[in-house]
Amino acid sequence: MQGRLHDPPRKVNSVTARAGANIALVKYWGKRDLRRNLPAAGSISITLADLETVTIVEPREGSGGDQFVLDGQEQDSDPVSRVLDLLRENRPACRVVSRNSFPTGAGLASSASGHAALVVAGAAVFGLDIDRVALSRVARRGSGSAARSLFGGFCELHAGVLEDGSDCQASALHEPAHWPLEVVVAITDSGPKAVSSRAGMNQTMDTSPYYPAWVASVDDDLDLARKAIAERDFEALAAVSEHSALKMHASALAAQPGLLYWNAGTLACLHAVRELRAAGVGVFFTVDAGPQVKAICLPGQSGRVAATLAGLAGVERVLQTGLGPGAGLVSA
Ligand code: 2P0
Repeated sequence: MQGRLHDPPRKVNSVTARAGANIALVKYWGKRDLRRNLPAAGSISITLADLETVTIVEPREGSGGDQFVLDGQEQDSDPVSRVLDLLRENRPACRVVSRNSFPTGAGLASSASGHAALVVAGAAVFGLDIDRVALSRVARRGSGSAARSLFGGFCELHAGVLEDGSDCQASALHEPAHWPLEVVVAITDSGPKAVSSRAGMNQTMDTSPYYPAWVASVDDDLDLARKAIAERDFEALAAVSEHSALKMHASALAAQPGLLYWNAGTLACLHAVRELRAAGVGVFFTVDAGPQVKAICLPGQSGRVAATLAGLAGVERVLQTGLGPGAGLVSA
């Protein structure tokens, strides 16, 4: 598989790829190897239909290095260059133009959809025939959660045990049609977050007394979530997902200094979701490294959830979406 990453290229001018953001139900928080970006434990996620990154990669004529433009703004191209270098050693400089359909850097997994779209477009522009699992290993080097956006529906990222990370990759659990859950994202602050996921998880690993307990608990959660999804057992999935999210935040809150990603609007949403569920609505919450709340709903229930969350003090707006496909080419 590794050799195929270096196949001779055929010439391609410009490639467009898209990838949906994903939301972890069993969270990734902490690494077993910082240099290779290997997670300490596995994670399980859903890939979203409408929160997406669209990325164009084209070789640059003449001299000059890579360029990266995100949402119309020129950015430091080094992170993009490092991922493209993993795809092919001797490659042309590239211009990468990327656009997110949702706020960047606010706990809505833009680095996941961004890196997933980048590896799909990059592999095509370099003429490489690489399967999704291998692409997930490359995307993971850019951003751990990005490996999961290679697959649609329900996806698992395996931590692996090998030192070189060659078994740390994503795989499909189920297509969206298996259980077309709906998602409401309550945006409580659309500005960029103060502490990135990467910095936050490193700080938690280094200083939180709860971090070892968090890591030790993840495998049981993965088993529970896999079973709940396979059996479409919403109560069981709600229980394990909320537990995983709250444990992740508990470990982060116990770091020094403590990481407090939530605001008043976040907390209002968590209580509202619990009240809706107590009233018989099929909904549970999860929260990532930011103040937005993601409400996961049974099919047909997201309208009522969206209306409730949109009316809360501290909620700027809500987004509604369903489960979507894995990353793929838009045109070649
Ligand atoms: C997740 N998050 O499982 C968790 C929950 C945020 C909170 O994966 O350091 O940006 O680039 O591998 O992928 C966000 O972490 O971190 C993340 P790096 P990444 O979705």
